[in-house]
Amino acid sequence: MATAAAHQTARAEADGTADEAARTAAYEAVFDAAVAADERIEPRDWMPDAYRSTLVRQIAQHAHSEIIGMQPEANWITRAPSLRRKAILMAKVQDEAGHGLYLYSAAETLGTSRDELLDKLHHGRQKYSSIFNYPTLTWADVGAIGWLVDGAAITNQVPLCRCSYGPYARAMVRICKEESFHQRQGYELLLALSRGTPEQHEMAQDAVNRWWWPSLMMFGPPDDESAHSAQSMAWKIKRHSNDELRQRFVDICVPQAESLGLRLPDPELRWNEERGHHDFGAIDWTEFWEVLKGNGPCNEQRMAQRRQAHEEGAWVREAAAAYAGKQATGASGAGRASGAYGASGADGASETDEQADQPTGKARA
Ligand code: FAQ
Repeated sequence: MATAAAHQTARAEADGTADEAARTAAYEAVFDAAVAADERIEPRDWMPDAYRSTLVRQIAQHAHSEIIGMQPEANWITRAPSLRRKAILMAKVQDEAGHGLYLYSAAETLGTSRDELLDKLHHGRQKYSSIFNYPTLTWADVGAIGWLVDGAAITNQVPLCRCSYGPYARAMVRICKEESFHQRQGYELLLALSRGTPEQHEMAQDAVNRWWWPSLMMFGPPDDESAHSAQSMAWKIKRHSNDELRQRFVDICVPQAESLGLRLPDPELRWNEERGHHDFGAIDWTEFWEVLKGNGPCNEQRMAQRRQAHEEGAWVREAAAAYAGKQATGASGAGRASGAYGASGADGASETDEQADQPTGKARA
């Protein structure tokens, strides 16, 4: 691969340089050139410390969001209205656990460990997405999460398939394919409710009313308050700014809401011919920052449940470690590669993939 070859050449040249500063400068020049040429940075490549720590921060927050995000919907598994809905919801919640695993594995390629990251989450030293601090009050919330939360997640994450860091980009390819299914199941669920009895329609509308604004907050603070965006975009970790993606999401949702027969709860939402986009009302950023500080409706509950799940799962980790130990000491060493990350991950996401994975607005059977 071009990146690896370039790094090897640079390393060989730089290794011959006695001066440490000159060596770092040589590595840095290769890194910058690789990013500029849209090549992937791989785990063994040299990278600036700040690039590494930015990735760990973002990927960890993303991984934590996936596993905390299991909670609001899991609340409804026992109360799903039919066997079909229950099976779909169980599959979706399990997918989120899988996304967490891909992402923790991607973070581990940067020299951290899952234990360390979980410890930071459990002690409030790393964040997870604001959206999962809101309650799921009715069955329609499961539909609203699928349509809006997974829809926002896809809009944000499809560009991450082209992130400059290889393992994160490859994890995102898989995750986005699954998120597309999640978004469609949510849309289909809401459509069934919207076309159901007046009470069901009202339940769907109420869920959309409550999830719309928090979904817009998922994209992060406005660009002028986004501490990390400029550097992350220069490094091609992020490909679009928070506001650009939020606008893209609003434009996608408006026609989808129309075909669902539901209103988006924003009286200021209207098409702006000049901009070629929808204008929308002001977001309550005070609420966003309060949720980030731990003062959202469900922050305490989510963290308590997460810590409890971790403690209660200790025996599973111990059993898995004991099994892995036995496999490692066995003659074949068969268990060695079982946790290898990314070996079969699809690669090479392109703009075409981005377009193909956009929410469609059409109900699928
Ligand atoms: N919630 O400078 P920026 C999902 C923090 S997965 C909490 O703009 P950045 C799947 C940010 O960390 C959803 N904190 O930051 C699913 C930073 O704090 P720090 C998660 C937020 O990183 C569906 C500070 O504010 N997706 O939904 C939020 O450049 C259904 C300043 O912000 C990802 O994580 C927020 N909404 O941009 C699962 C995607 N926004 O670290 C179950 C990957 C910002 O300095 C059911 N992440 N902050 O202490 C990203 O794309 C970026 O990290 C952003 C934030 C866009 C989230």
